[in-house]
Amino acid sequence: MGSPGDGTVEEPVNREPPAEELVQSSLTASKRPGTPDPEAYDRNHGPIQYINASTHKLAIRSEPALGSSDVLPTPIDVTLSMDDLGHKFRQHTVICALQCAGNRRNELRSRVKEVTGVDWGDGAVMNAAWTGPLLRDVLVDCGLSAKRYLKEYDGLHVQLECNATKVQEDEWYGSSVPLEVVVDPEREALLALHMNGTPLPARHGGPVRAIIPGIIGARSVKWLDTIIVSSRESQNHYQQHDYKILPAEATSPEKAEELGVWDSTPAMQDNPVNSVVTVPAHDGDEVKRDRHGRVRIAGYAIPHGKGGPVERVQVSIDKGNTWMDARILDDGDEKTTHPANKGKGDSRGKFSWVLWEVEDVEVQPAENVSIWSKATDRAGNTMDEKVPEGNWNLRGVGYNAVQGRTGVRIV
Ligand SMILES: Nc1nc2c(c(=O)[nH]1)N[C@H]1C(S)=C(S)[C@@H](COP(=O)(O)O)O[C@H]1N2
Ligand SMILES: [Mo]
Repeated sequence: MGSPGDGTVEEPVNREPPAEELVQSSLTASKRPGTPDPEAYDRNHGPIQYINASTHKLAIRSEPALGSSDVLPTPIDVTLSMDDLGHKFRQHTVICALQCAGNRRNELRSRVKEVTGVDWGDGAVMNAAWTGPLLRDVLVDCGLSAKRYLKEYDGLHVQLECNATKVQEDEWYGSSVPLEVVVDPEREALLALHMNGTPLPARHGGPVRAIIPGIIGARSVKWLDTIIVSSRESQNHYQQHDYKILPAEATSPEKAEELGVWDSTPAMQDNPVNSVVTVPAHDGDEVKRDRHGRVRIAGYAIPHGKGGPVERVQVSIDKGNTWMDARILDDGDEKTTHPANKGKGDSRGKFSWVLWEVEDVEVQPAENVSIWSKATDRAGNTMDEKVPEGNWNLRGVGYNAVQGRTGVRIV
């Protein structure tokens, strides 16, 4: 059962590994092998839950007001056990990066201007293989019509809830995603029962959590107990009053209220394309050249929403005058593709991160070097080098500046 290390409503557990350790393997383990220490980050708005898988139930319903329609001929009202989820449906594995929208917040607040929120460095992200039934298959089994065009699902939302405990700002934790995202075969949204081939640990939402690939971590609800198909978004605090990229004129929490921007700003969904420098790990680090005068620079990159995989990463050490192509370390497709999904179409994991490195750059000793990195995904989404420090927003979410490290000393 719970222990002090599992946090409370007032003080939940939020921690991240050092980014330079995180990038040592393509798949992030929940715990660092051979130690009791966590490897993957934890983000909680309330205490970690320990839920008995043999008695846990997932309730799935549609909002009564929806009535009957082409998309939903009869209302949904179904209760499933973990055994049902694990055995009644085809099991699917997706490798995807799960990232907190606040990842890199420390870079933003220390370089641009103060923001509110947990002071994340660059490690609030993990890359894992998640296995369980596709949410689309479960909803269709419950009575949702399988339509040809995603637009037929327009205006509907899937609310995802954990009612096990109160959280900091609300009575329960909840989020929602558009129904279109859930039914989109290119999205692979699933109800994860396993992480990297073992039962989903309690810390990461076991016995079941939502995994919505390409979308900010906040929507991937842990300890999932309720799913509601609805004509509106979740009314939970974390959908309505957090995780939004507020306009720049919202300069303080009070100003945000006064301007009414919480209501007028859409809830974040897709992650922006991003690339993070993890070697060197800190601003001001000293980087030693090898005997050939070369240095190694490395990091990770994630795609925008479903625009992945990341196909190109470029690095600049002269503030964008010249760019070098980084080598993407997945050897084509192997390491980001789960063996279970081999030969099933798209090969390099669409939602996976990629690890990258530049190791053969010959450089002269220099002071105060900035290291920039820029990722481009298959859909062509790329990062804005014209605003190297990135764009400020009050909550410090969705930060994807090309400027990776500053003040680096090359010796
Ligand atoms: N029930 C519940 N689900 C949740 C949260 C939470 O506090 N409670 N936090 C969300 C946020 S903001 C993130 S980034 C991810 C973090 O997942 P992790 O703790 O497995 O890293 O879970 C999401 N799902
Ligand atoms: Mo998050």
